[in-house]
Amino acid sequence: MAKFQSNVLAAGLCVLGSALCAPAHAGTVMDEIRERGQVVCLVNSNSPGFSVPDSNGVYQGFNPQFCRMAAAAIFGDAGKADIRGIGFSDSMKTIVSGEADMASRSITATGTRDADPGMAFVVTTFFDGQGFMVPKSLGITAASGLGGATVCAEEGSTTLSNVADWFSDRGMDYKIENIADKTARLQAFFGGKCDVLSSDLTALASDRLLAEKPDDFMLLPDIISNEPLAIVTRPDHQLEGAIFWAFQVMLWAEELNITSSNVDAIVADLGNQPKAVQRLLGRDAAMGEMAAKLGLNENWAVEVIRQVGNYDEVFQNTIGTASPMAIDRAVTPNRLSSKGGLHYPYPIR
Ligand SMILES: N[C@@H](CCC(=O)N[C@@H](CS)C(=O)NCC(=O)O)C(=O)O
Repeated sequence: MAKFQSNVLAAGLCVLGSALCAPAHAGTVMDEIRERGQVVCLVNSNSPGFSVPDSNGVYQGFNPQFCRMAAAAIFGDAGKADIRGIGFSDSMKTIVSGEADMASRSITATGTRDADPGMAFVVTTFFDGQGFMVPKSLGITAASGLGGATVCAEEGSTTLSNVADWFSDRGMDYKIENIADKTARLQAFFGGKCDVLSSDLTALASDRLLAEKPDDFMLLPDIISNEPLAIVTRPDHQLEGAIFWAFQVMLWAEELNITSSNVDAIVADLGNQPKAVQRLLGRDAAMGEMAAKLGLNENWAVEVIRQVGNYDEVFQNTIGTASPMAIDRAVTPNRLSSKGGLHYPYPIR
C-alpha cells in the first residue's frame, strides 16, 4: 500500500517534469530478479530440439538451457529459471513491458530492434540464416523456382522483409500469408494453403518434425539472409553482463575441454591446471570481482558449467547429430572461432 501511494505521488509530481519522474520500481532489474528469486525467461512453446515441454511441463531443448544458464550464474541454481512458452512477437512486447526478464528463442538481433530502449540484445547463441521449406510434391529444388508462390511466414518477423527483398531483387512475384499463430501457420503450410514456408533454417528444420509425414517436406539449399539469434533482456547493466559473461563461460569451458561431468574433478585439482582453467574456475581474481560487480553467485562459472554444461554439450544434447534435429555443428558458423566458426570466447580477466 505504501508503495502504491508513493507511486501515485511520484506520478503526480511527474506532471511538473521534475527529476522525481523515475520509474515506479526504484531498484534495478537485477534487484527485482533477486527479490523475486527467479529469472523469468521466454521461449517458443513448441519447437522440437529448441524448446518443448516434457511430460512434466518443464521446457527442454537448446533455448531453455540459456534460461538455466542465467539462473545458475545469478542464483547458483539453474532451477530458479521461470521458463514460459509464448508466441514470437508477443515475446518482444513482454520484454518491453517488463513482464519478463529475458527471451531465449529465435529472435534475430537487428538494428531497429536493438535501437528500442526497452530491449537489450545481449549475445548471439545461434548464427542462423533464412531459408525455405517446400512439399517434395512441388518438384522444386531451388528458390529460383518459387516465382508466383504463396509464402507462409511469421507476423512481425525479419522473414517478411527478407522475402520481400529477395523476390523483388529477382523480379519474381509472390503472395504472403502472414500468420502469427504458429499452429495455424503450420496447418496452412502442411495443409497446402501455402506453397512454401519461410523462416530461419533452424525453425524450418524443427517445424518439419511437426508434420504428420516429415519426409514429405524438404528444405531448399538457398540461404537468403543473416539471422543472428540472440538472447534479449530488459536493459540492465548487471543482467546483460551476467548473461553475456555466463555465455562466455560456456564457450571457454568448451575451448578448455571442461564439461558438466568433469568440472568437479578439475576444481578439486585446480592448482595443477593450466592458468586459463584456474582463472575460469577460481573464485578469486576476475571471477570474484565480476561476481561482486554484477551481483552473481560467488561460484557462478562453476555452477553454469556444472548445471548447464559447455556450449557443445548443450548443442549436441538438444539439436546435434545424435538428436532428431540432427544438425551437424561442424558445417554451421556455430563452431568455436578456433575451429573456424563465429563463437569467439571473450577474455575473462
Ligand atoms: N528470426 C526471425 C523469426 C523467425 C520466425 O518467425 N520463427 C518462428 C516461425 S517458424 C518460430 O517458430 N521460431 C522459433 C522460436 O520462436 O523460438 C525474427 O527474429 O524475426
